[in-house]
Amino acid sequence: MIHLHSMVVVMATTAILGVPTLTEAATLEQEWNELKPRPLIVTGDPDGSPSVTPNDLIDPNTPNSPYGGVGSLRLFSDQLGTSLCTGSAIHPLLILTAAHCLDSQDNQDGSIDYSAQNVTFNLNFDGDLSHTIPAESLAVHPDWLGFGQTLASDLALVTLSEALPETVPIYEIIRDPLLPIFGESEMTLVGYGQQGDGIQGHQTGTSSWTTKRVGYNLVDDPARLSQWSDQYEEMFLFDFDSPDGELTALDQWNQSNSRVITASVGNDREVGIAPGDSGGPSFLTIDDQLQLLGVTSVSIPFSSPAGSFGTVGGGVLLSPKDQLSWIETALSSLPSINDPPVNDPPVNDPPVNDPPVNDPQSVPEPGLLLGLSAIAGFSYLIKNKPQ
Ligand SMILES: [Ca+2]
Ligand SMILES: [Ca+2]
Ligand SMILES: [Ca+2]
Repeated sequence: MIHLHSMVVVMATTAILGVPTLTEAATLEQEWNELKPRPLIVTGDPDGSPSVTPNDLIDPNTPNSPYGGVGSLRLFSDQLGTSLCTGSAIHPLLILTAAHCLDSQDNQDGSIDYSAQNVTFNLNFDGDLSHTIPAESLAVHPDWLGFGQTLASDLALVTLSEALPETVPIYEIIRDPLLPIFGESEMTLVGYGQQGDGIQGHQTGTSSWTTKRVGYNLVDDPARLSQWSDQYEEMFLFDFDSPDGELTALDQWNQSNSRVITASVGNDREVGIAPGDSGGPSFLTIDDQLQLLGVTSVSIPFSSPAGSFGTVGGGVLLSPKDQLSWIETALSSLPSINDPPVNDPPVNDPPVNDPPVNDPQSVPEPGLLLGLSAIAGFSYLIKNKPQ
């Protein structure tokens, strides 16, 4: 806690990750002539109804929070100083985040730019910075070639040097290829990025190791992403709708292409994303559990100021074959969270009310009540709005 103030100060100047070069931006359509990543969660109109301020969406960081498995990632390099992203636990030893969080140098060439000992996962599970766990190893998706080239492969895994506490939520991954349903599936977004609102956009220097915000949005059709990715169907997309019902640029494009359009889920619920939210989770609630739909990784500012109403955010779905198989392989190399601890004494006399010992439910299953996940935000800045 002593170091918190100085950490925040450092982060304030370095929270934006993975700024792509103009060369990379030039591979996009001409009007997208500037490209910058921006991780964050932005709330609605502070003067709207119901009223909302960014503080209303802060998770209290209590041990019973369903978002307790979402932590802040601290990344340090001599070249860039300290940076922040968001990550989610999918195993007591494995954190899911965005590849661009680890590939923010060398013109984002696809290679990891941090050593594992300079990456720390911060948990705010029972109060602020309850645990800070160094990474043991880092990996980006094998198809990741750098931001702007392989948006649908913007996934990274951070293996921790020690396991998370048993009661920290571990998030289940959604494997159903029929999800999400455009215009119907409501995502829960979580991140440590900059705060802001729909009128003023996001505010530099307001991301935090400890302040995580939670909000909601409806999943839009990702077809608009086809401009930047051949694998757009492996991604999710959403717009930051104002409460007045005005169609965003994405809604207008979807309407003119006979695709579903979306309204705000409420001024006090609808959020966008901002710098620092990169790598964080996009959850769907299934059977009363938060389950991981994807990783937030990209923000496209169809509006100005950056992060205001009309901004579009998106990320990588986990259910497509290439993404899921990579994550499953990593999970299979770790001890199963369903396995009893190796050193446990044999169960000789189970209490009368216990289920039979061959019932898997009798084995301690830390975190199974909640899913695993991570969210992140990344944004393109444009000087001219698309048509
Ligand atoms: Ca690199
Ligand atoms: Ca929306
Ligand atoms: Ca909309």
